[in-house]
Amino acid sequence: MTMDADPQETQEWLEALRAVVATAGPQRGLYLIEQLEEQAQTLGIVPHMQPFSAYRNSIGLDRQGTYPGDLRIEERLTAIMRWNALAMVARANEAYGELGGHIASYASAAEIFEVGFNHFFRASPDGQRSDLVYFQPHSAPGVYSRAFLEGRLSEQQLANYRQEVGGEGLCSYPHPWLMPAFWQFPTGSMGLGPLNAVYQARFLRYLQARGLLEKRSSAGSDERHVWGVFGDGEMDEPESIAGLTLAAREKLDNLTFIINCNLQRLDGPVRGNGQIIQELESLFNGAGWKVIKVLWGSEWDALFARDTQHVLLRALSRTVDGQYQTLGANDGAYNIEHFFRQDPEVQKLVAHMSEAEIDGLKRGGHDFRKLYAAFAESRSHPGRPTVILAKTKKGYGMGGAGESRMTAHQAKKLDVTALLAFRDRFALPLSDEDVASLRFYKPSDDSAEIRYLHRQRAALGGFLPLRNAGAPVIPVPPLSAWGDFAIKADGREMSTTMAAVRMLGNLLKDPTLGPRIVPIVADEARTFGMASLFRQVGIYTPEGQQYKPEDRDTMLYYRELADGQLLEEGINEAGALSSWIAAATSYSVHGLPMLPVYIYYSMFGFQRVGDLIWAAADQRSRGFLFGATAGRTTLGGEGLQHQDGSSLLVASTIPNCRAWDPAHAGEVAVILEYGLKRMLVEQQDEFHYVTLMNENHAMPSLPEDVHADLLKGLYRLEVVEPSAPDPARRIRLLGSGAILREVRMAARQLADLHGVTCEVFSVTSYSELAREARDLQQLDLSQPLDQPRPSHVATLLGGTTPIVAASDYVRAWPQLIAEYLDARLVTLGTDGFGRSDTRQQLRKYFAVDADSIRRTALHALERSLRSPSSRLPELH
Ligand SMILES: Cc1ncc(C[n+]2csc(CCOP(=O)(O)OP(=O)(O)O)c2C)c(N)n1
Repeated sequence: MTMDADPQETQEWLEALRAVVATAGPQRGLYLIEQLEEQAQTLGIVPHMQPFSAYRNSIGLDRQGTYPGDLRIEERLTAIMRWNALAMVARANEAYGELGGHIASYASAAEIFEVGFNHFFRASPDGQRSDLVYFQPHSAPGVYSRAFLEGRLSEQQLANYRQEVGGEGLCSYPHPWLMPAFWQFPTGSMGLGPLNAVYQARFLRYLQARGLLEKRSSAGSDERHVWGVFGDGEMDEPESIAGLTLAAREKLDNLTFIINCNLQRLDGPVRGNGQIIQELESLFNGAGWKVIKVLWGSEWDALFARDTQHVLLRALSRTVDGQYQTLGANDGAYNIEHFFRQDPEVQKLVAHMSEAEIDGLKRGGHDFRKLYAAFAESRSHPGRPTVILAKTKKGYGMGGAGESRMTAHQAKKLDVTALLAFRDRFALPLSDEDVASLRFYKPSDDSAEIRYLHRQRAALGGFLPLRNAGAPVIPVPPLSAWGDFAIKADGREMSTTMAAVRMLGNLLKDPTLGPRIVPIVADEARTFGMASLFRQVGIYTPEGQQYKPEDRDTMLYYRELADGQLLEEGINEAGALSSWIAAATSYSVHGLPMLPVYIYYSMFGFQRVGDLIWAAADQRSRGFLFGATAGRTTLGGEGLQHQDGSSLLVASTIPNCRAWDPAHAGEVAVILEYGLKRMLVEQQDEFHYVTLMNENHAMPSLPEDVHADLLKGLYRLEVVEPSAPDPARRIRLLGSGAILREVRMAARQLADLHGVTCEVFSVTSYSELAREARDLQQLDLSQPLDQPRPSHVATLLGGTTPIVAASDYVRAWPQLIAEYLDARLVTLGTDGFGRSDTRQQLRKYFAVDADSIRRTALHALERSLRSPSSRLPELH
């Protein structure tokens, strides 16, 4: 802030503005400011203005309003929650010492959470019309504490925090898979929560625009709201800020972030030499959000009222976060000495205050009244998303054991003296013995606190968080209606991408399922031949198409619609995946099953946004991921960064991801039908990853009798016999996806040139085969039978006939089945870096072409022959 050269003149200007607002209203005031700003720009004095406001609360005392809650009861409730959260973590660590957990984060966020829970987070009894709240993951103990007081969690469960294996435990962070009736959104991986929250708010609008969810008027009304409580350190994650401009662009006023600015992360200050709050204000301002700063508690109001010359404000603005932390870690005397005494004018302002009073000056994020005003304004602010920047203290109340200490994040235990001080500070009705034994505390059901807590939640509609997986079945149209062309392809040329897109187009026409499909692309629709969908279902854009598209006169013009169905996310795989998650969990979040189909360059999936896919798995997503132009040798020309050799292997590590590598259009059709039925009819919490290729080739018809085997991951495609079969010369060849054709060519050569009989199998999924075999192996270990049930892979590939498997992915993918075979398995794959060239050159280079397969097969055959005398001379 620059020095005031003429305070009297400044006062006159300010008084004039106040008078205008008082008589003509705020709109007129705003108009004058805009005019002034324009004039200032003309005079060339604006460019140096800071993109953030002064270091004070955005909502002045005059606009704060009255607090609708009972402050005393809420303070007592918050104290109890703080205690139980602390006790939960400390008990687990006293008993086991290795379980981890956090005390300091929730200690800093308790008031933020409680303002939300007591006054804003609305719910519906079934949980499917509730506000959607993304909780800072390591503040989970606070949410458990509340659920304990609400009677939703038992004391035993609290005692089992982070001890889940024996049952009745509580998971470390929000996990819908581990606590399926409680948590909705897994936020444990920092940065994904903020990104997902943006896309969740956007998807709510999408569902409303398409008439699938009840449309409500804008903010301040009863529209469902998305809230996210995140850490200031977490905002360093690129994903945290990746969705900000979309949120503003699409006017998501159904979205509020509350950033708990305790100025610390794990190792130290977020911005020791700067001010994270001001930095975040600039960032969010620039992105187009409404920013509300909640920096100082009510105790400061009188001081600011007397600070007419802004000496205090200037001192606060000059103080960097590292210093705020030191001030926060020390008492009133230290603060007087090291902060207030730095300027005699500032010192004058507090001259009448005792050290204890100085000590009692709270930060805004610990003040219910200030927080309430900010939350309320965010709900009644149309046209923009809101961020509340709440300044707090990490480890608030932990005293020397953690409050504003560098080590606060790691504090898992407090010694008895610190615990007693905590009790005294928050006036908890606990005896010394209760404190020493870390007893959980719950007031009786008829206490004023518990009655208040229930009354507030009842007024807001019910409890939160609450996950409800109940959703209606969506019937799946018969395969013949949409996939006949693929099942009965009869040698027609096409690629599997083309086939899948055509099936998608057909499914979109189904009156029941069609509207539930959410096609998603990240600027690659044309790459995958999906431009027809622009016309067929339109691209979702809240404001519709406000321009005449250049290609308006063509059949497949770029058609944007306010109720468009396709989500075109731009070059933004993380955003696309976040939309996919929102749609894939709509069955539980809204009781409205949707079917997201996200089609993308396969390399930019599990590799690029793998952690989001893992979060999707945690969140029990249901939908299709299409990894198109998949494989390392099939995407000719593109080279290293586009060629994917590993996605299927990564997919195999995700328990509820079913990964498929089909070679033929018919296989794609059968897999899609199966996935649709599993997810929409049987309502299994799984998602299907399907690789698709852009290589055109003649597609065979797919006989009905192989469908069942295909869905287990493997079916026998053909036996290629030489003119004079020799029982000693027999081999099994496994091919999948793009490389199946090379395998078939190799089989022909082996038969024609070498007299080898080849059984050719199409492997649609090595992970499916391996999973079944592993499950059966485990079953056999736990409940041995005389005749254990053989796995599918062992049934079709039993015996010792050597096997050669070739794939467009790394060898580890086919090797998933090696353990379950008696025969020797030789694998050919595409390990190493990719490069650009033609498909044929690439296949030769990686040795997955027909010739390499032929030579490998001969070698394997030779090795399998017992004595050297039976070597086959012509193999060399
Ligand atoms: C992607 C990721 N990286 C690292 C972590 C480990 N981690 C958990 S909490 C935390 C610090 C969080 O600091 P902040 O966001 O400021 O929250 P605070 O605890 O201070 O409220 C870290 C590094 C994580 N959970 N996720």
